[in-house]
Amino acid sequence: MKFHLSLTAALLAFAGTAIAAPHEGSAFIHDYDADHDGQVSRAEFDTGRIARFKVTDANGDGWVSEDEYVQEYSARLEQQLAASNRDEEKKTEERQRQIRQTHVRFGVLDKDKDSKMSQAEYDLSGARAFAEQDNDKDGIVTATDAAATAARQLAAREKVVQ
Ligand SMILES: [Ca+2]
Ligand SMILES: [Ca+2]
Ligand SMILES: [Ca+2]
Repeated sequence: MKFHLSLTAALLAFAGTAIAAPHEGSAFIHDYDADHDGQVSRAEFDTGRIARFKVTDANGDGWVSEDEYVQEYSARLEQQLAASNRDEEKKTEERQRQIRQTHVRFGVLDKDKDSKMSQAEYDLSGARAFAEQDNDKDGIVTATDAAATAARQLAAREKVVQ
């Protein structure tokens, strides 16, 4: 099974939501729900993003390189894959696909094409990811929002494949 994702679909799959299996719930909520009430407020998200930018900027020089970006994503991906009950072949496919998308995403998010992701560029992508997840646009991402978004992304992906 191979997916050929368009750039749009790659962006829709942003924020680690793409490989959340139904029984694992929303990866987005899992990642950002700091107070564990099952939903993500904008404040929780912003705090989480600031922390993640710091972690992603592994060498602490204030911007994220493509390597740093892929490294950070890859570490989270491996955790998700380890928790998944798919067979190894499927995991390898998923890994390759996700890493490829991550490189593409870096290029898209690096708006001024200086090969550096600044905090501003990172924040912009975060704002878009939150808006994408917040299906009913009330400023809080609930499990219902996440499920609706996941269904939408799946539909978009299937459209690309056809
Ligand atoms: Ca919360
Ligand atoms: Ca850096
Ligand atoms: Ca840049």
